[in-house]
Amino acid sequence: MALLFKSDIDRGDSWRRALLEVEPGLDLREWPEIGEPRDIEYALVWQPPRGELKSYPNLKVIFSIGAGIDHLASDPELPKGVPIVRMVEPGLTAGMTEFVLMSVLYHHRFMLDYAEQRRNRVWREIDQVPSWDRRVGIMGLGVLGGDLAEKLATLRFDVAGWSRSPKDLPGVTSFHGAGGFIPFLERSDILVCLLPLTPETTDILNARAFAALPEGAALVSVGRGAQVVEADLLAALDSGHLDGATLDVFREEPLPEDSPFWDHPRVVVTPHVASMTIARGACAFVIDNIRRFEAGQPLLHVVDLDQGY
Ligand code: NDP
Ligand code: OXD
Repeated sequence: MALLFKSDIDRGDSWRRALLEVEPGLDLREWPEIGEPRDIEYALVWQPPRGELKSYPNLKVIFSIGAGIDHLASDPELPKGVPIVRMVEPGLTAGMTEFVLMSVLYHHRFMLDYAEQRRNRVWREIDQVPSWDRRVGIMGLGVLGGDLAEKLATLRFDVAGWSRSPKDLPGVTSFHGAGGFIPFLERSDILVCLLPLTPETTDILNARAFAALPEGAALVSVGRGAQVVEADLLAALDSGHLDGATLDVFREEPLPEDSPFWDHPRVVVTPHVASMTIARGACAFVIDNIRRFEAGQPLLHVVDLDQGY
């Protein structure tokens, strides 16, 4: 069997090494040098060109290099009936938890205010708020949101999550579905978006959602940029209703040079780096899944394309 690999050019070396370490005999084809298209049975890809995957007539499984599969689902020519597996690997989960913990703590401990005070050479203490009086709301309680919720609860934050189905996680209040959305927002002093991008979650963070948040709330946006209506977010920040935002994902990436977010004093911008798939864990996950598939066992973490994630 041949495996097609397509990611960023500069990440190729570590992936090649990691794949061959787990499966030394692997017939690895690195895009665009793929040889005979009919040899390709498995594809491990990030943002393949539109229509590319339909040119492999014997493709059996598509593995996403990222947790999100919107880069695949948005391809109108995606081959029908070929299962898609999303990425679940410990480094990706740990990285996301680290990044969001850092961001939640940054807002919780008034670091935006202290950065502003520093620029103006102001020495002023702001009263500390105990973590149990800070309500953190996590949109998306899946692999990433679930791990984050557990760690935030350990730090004694008042944690709630919002998902499609109800959850039972220790120390985490569960809200779900359309009916749970506004009550969930109303109790989120720091809102974290860790949802996958689907038609239902596109534009979900809009003026109505921001208005439902408590006065002075902060946003940590790490799902996908198209979940945020950027003009509504700017309006909520500029009116002071929102205190600040950490934005890792944007509607247009790279963030255009003229974006008002770059210079906004209440915004932290990072270039879609909240977490990254670590090659070694990812390759073990992919090869293990291929072995399962070839042994007739069910694949792990297959995407339900009707749900969109
Ligand atoms: P999962 O599929 O494990 O979890 C998704 C969660 O979102 C589930 O809890 C699901 O609910 C919930 N959800 C989906 N649709 C809705 C909806 N319409 N209403 C309410 N809840 C919904 O995904 P992961 O945790 O692995 O990843 C989440 C996303 O994080 C990725 O899709 C990607 O976009 C983003 N990401 C960003 C990175 C970055 O660097 N910025 C890095 C990695 C991922 P239920 O549990 O009921 O199914
Ligand atoms: C992902 C990402 O989906 O890096 O894994 O955005």
